[in-house]
Parts: sequence; C-alpha cells; structure tokens
Amino acid sequence: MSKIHKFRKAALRTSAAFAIGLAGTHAMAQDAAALPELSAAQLEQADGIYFERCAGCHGVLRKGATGKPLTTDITRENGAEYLRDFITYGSPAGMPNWGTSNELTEEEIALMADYLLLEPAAPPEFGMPQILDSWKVHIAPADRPTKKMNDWDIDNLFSVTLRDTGEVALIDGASYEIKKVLKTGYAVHISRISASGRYLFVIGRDAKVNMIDLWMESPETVAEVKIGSEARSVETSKMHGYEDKYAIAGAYWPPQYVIMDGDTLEPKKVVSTRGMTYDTQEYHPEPRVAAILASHFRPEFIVNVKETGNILLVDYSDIESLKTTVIPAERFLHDGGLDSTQRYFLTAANARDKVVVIDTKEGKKVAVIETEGSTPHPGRGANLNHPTYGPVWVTSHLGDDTVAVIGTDPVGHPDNAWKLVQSFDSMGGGSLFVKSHPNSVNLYVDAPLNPDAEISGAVAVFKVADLAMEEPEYVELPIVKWADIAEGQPRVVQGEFNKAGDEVWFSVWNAKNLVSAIVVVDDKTLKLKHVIKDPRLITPTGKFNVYNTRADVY
Ligand code: DHE
Repeated sequence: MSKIHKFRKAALRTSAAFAIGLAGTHAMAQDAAALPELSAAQLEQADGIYFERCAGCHGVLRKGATGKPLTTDITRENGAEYLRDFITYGSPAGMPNWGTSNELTEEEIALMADYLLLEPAAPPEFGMPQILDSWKVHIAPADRPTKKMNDWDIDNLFSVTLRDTGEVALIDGASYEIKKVLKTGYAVHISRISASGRYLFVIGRDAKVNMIDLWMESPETVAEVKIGSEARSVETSKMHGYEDKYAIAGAYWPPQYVIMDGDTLEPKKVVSTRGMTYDTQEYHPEPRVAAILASHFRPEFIVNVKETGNILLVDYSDIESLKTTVIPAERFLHDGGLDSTQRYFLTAANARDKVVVIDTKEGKKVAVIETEGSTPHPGRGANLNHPTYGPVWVTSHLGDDTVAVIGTDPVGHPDNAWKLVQSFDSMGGGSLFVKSHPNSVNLYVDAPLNPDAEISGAVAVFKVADLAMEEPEYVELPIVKWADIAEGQPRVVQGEFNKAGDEVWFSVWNAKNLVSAIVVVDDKTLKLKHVIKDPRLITPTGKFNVYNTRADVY
C-alpha cells in the first residue's frame, strides 16, 4: 500500500497570509485521515519560510524548476520523515542543508515537512492597480542634481546585497569603506545600473524595485514600486538612443513583467507570461520570469520565461503597441549572460542540462548545446580567451562538479563556435557562479551549496593557460579561513571583479545572527588582499561592481 493511502481525512486548511504580502487561500487536501493539521499561526509561519527559502527553486505552486516538484502526489508518497531528512541534510545536487547549516531549527523543519503534505496556497494577482498603489516617487527628476554631487568613484562602487536585512551596502572599491547602507525590498536579488551609470536599480525577492540616484551628495532611493509579490530580475534599456529611458522587472508571482519609466519607475505596461510550453504546447499557470538582459544591438529586452521555455525579445521602441519575438528555447530557463562581443546571449536551460544561444543582433536562436553536466548555473557566465579554442564562455553546474566551456567565436574559430569544446572538474557540486575578467588570467568557480563545509567555504581557481590540458588543475583558496570565521557554515558565493580587473571579491555568507564578511583576493598573486568585516555586513550575497555591471564585463 502506498503512503498516500495513509492520508485519509481532508485537512481543513484555513486561509493564511504569506508573511511578506502573499495573502492567499489554501486549497483543501482531498484525502484527510492522517494529514497534519496546522493552526493559522503555523500556516502563516510555514508560508513565510516557504516564500523566503523554498519558492524560488520549487515554485509558488510547487511545480518545480531549479528544485524538484513538491506537489502533494509526490510529497505524500515520500512522507514527512523523508522530507524532514532531505530538508535537514540537503543533497549534493544543490538542495541546501537547511538543518545541519543551522539555518532552520528542528521545529521549523518538522513544520515544513508537514506543510508540504498540504495543498499549496494560491496567492492573489498583482495587476496595474496594485502596482500603481505601490509606486512612490520620493524625489522628482526636476528636484534631483544636474551633476554628480559627491566625490565617490561611482564606477568602482560595489552594490552588495545584505540578504536577510532587506538592504544593500554601497562599498567603495578602492578603500573598502562602506559608504552607505540603504533600506530596500526583502532579500535583494540583483543590482543593475542604468546605461549612463547614474541610477542603481535593485529588486527584492518581494518584487520591490528601488531606484537609487548615485549622483546625490548622499545617494538615496528616489523612486520605488512593487511589480508583483515575488521577483528576481531587473534591467534597464541600453540601446544607443534609449539610455536611461526604460526599466523592466520580471516577477515570479504573478508570472509577468513590467516596463517602467527609467526616470521615475512609473509603471507603463504589465505583460503576463502565462501560456503554452514551447515544446508540448500545454498551458502552464506559473511560467516565471527569470533573467532579463538588455540588448546592445536592438531596442530590446531579452526575457527568459522559465517554465514555458520561451525567450522573449521585447521591443521597447513602441511600448504602447509592444512587439515581441517569441523564441522557443528549452526548459527551465534560468540565468545567463552575453559573450565578449556582447552580441550573443547564452543562457542555462537547467532542467534539460543545456545552454541556449541567441543572436541579439539578428533576433534569432543560434544553438542549443548539451553541457554534459547536471543543472548548469552560470550567473552571467565567464568569458575567457581559451589557449586552444579562442573566445569561449563558461558555466559551472549546480548538480555536479563539472565546468562546461562553449566556443563563442563564429568568425575566428568557426569550427568551435556554439559547441561544447571542453568539460572539466572543479571542487564539487553545488556551484552557483563562475567569474573572470578581460584583464584576468584566472577563472574562479564557487560551490556555495555543497554540503561539505570545506568545499562550500572555498573557491577553485583555474589558470586560463592551464585549460589547454584536458583535465586542468586548480588551486583552492580557503576563503572562510581567510575571513577567520569559526561559527556556522558560511558559504563562499559569487566572485565579482573591481573595475580594473585586478582583484576579485567573494561573499562569506553566514547565518544572519553570525559574522559574515567579504574577502578580497589579489588576482595576480591569488593571495588575500583584504577582509571587509563590519557589524552592518549581515548575510552579504550578490555583489555588483557598477562599471562591470553597466558595461556587461564578465
Ligand atoms: Fe539567484 C541571479 C533566481 C537563489 C544569488 N538568480 C539570479 C537570476 C535569477 C535567479 C532568475 C538572474 C537574474 C537576471 O540576470 O536578471 N536565485 C534564483 C532562484 O530562483 C533561486 C534558485 C532560488 C530562490 O529562492 O531565489 C536563487 N540566488 C539564489 C541564492 O540563494 C543566492 C545564492 C543568494 C541570494 O541572495 O538569494 C542567489 N542570484 C544570486 C546572484 C545573482 C543571481 C548573486 C546574480 C549573479 C550575477 O553575477 O549576475
């Protein structure tokens, strides 16, 4: 008899509010006998934890994407004990070890295991009326400075996510001084910069966009808006003639993107991404918006629609009569970046272990490439000049220790272009980001989600010249040891170069009640250069150097 038969009685689910604005009603479970009954307070707590920790990978409706589906047919089959163990210990395929890393308590894990046996909530929609309600212009464009009023070296400033405090820290790239900490939405996911370099846009996991004016004597949020209830991406128009004109943000819930005025964040257009999957042409209720990049060749935003597997080229030259090219790509589209010429967009389709290549000049799909690894996760990837294959783009993998190298030069190296030219091993699974810089001779590969603290606390460095070997060797930099943090299991995440490309910063991301840090490595010597520690530096994760982000240098 399968475990599902143990659950006879429908659990009466009271409606509960997601802790961060996702008020919703829970559907009733069909079969009720042994289903756990959670109080309204427990449901509210579990909704909050699910939103903060789980929804990103598993989906609001729990249909799965980066993480496995957690629909009740599956969770009830597995049972609460199995779920408890899985949440506690994680897996080398990328599920974080929430228990052994002390990020969730035993009680919280038991609650989440029970919660997953119940039907998911259906959060409310968030259309133009709600978006407009949330829109605030704190300082109108006419009241802003007409020139830069501070002495900050804006191009070498880093915008650093302080995940659990709902803030970003603005840190000077030369002195390592925290110039300012600004309140933002919850758990800012990424920062992007307007084409002029003046405005910094950040998006919270709660879908709040803050627009920060870096020209002010003391930079502040000048406008804000909420574009949904859960989101990950924001970008600005970069095409010549449209600099600073529009911003766009993509939501996980509701599945939609919003185009906004680049000066004020006034929402102009909301477009739903619900629709048919690219391959089987079946309706998907939750096709979330993943990475968004701006084309340098056409007035277009490149929008990854995760679950339907379509890449949209959204032409912003006439946003009233919006023209969109829908390119069938692969599932589930996640993150990606441009090649070194900025013409080609390479993006991970992580459920199918593939990378899709789009020619942003011609507006066409060029290739879909098997990475021969499990769950490619490039961030924006790393562009290298490979000793054998010429210009290449690189991704690591969440699900195993491989690094995939793809040729990107159809003119100089036509035989290698859009092919997997090499695959080699790094430290271990659970990698999220690779990083290099045109002035660097190194490739950095992290593994923050590896359950082994030695691996999640280090970073692997490959000399680009050594990639001529079939199995290149790497050195492991003991970043957590250098940060001198003994408590917790801090994870080393996302290398980011300074503007000159001679040093690379890593976040040492610990639990929010423990010490975190940023470690700066000298790219030439691979020696520790500096450790930024400060009581304000709570849960640092993503770091975005203004120049490199604005100019798409990576
Ligand atoms: Fe991210 C990029 C989604 C978990 C840090 N992350 C992205 C992008 C997406 C995304 C769609 C690309 C945005 C773009 O380019 O427009 N991330 C998700 C998830 O759905 C996921 C898997 C689960 C979740 O609940 O959010 C997830 N991401 C994380 C983390 O746990 C990280 C490590 C820490 C954090 O702050 O939440 C994290 N994601 C980042 C960073 C980038 C990113 C630092 C940008 C990398 C870059 O160099 O561009």
